[in-house]
Amino acid sequence: MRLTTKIIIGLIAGAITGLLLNILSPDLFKILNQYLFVPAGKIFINLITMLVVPIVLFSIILGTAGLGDPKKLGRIGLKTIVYFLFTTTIAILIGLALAFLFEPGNKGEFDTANTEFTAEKAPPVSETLLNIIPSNPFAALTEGNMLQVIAFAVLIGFALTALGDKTKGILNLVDQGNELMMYLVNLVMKLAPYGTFALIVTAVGSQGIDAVKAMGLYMFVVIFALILHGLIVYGGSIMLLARKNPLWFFKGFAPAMGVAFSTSSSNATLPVSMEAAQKNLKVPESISSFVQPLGATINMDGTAIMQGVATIFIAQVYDVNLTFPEIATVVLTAVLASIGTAGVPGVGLIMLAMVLSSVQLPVEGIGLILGIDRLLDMARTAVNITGDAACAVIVSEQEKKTQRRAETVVKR
Ligand code: DAS
Repeated sequence: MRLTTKIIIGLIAGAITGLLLNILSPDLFKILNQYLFVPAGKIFINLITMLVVPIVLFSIILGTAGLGDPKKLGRIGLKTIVYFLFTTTIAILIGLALAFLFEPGNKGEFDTANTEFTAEKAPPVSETLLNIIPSNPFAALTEGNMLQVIAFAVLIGFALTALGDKTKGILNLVDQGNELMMYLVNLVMKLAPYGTFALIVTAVGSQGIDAVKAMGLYMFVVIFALILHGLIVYGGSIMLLARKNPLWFFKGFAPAMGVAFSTSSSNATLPVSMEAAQKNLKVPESISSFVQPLGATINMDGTAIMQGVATIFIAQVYDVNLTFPEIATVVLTAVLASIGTAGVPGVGLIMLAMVLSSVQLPVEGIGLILGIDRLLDMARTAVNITGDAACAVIVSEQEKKTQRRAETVVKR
């Protein structure tokens, strides 16, 4: 049986088990969760997270060295950033539009008197962009500062290309290191069906059924917007810009979406999403290893959708009518906020606090959506990494076209 099928079975079985335990025997759920499901889920997440930094380091060094030509990296980088900014902007507009259409904050009783939420401060975008160049690359590696690891790896890749045969041994060593990491990814992925089962049991089992009922319309609007964005924006751009069948794309990337859904972490899923893009979607390592780690850090369309819906939901609950300039501020802040934060569970709420503050909406309103955010985080993380993979496929197909055009010119 294909790994994708096993992961999907793990997800469904986990949801059913979590729901049944939650309804039939909450006490049994608490015991099983504490001694079985949480430890199993944590082991699985740690196993894949352990591989993230070495895989990103080795694959970007190899990828950049493989590209050889700085102009080519510049072209890929520009296409990647433009695609990321464009799709994130579309994402938040979809979220805003559906929230205005369905009005989740105007339908239902919400207790604003007892809601509270103290937001962690997310770093300002300027600070994040300035800090991209690490003052200490070893600290960047040990702390897992993805943007700094990417910058360091790109510089090493260029240096290896410039030095050529003098450092061929190092390039071979990096190549072997990457082979080693990809082997370990495959090994860990054999546990994915069990890991995703345990993680989903915990997520669904811990969910208050009442909270899901009270926030049903809000959850529906977010999930509807995520699906719409995935089908129209990713499906459409794969068809139009990569000339590929969207079904081929979603099927090939399904294992990574399943892991993202269960872990709620783009970063932790990175080894799996890169492997799925390279093996199933035939994206060259040099492109996948640049686009996807960058995307896992700065491209979060699913999160932008949640922010769009949540902002209008909270404005409606607190009876605030946002003006057009305020809505434009929400769009800009959400796009910028997604650049400054890493792909880890719950980061979307930290960014949401930034967006709400930008238009003077009460940040404590996040307390209303906190209860069901873990479930929505799963869905939006799956969308976040799918956007990165769509970008990698599109850039890869366009680079192949550029290559063919160049070869035709040479032949003439
Ligand atoms: N969990 C985040 C991620 O890993 C997304 C979010 O918190 O919104 O992409």
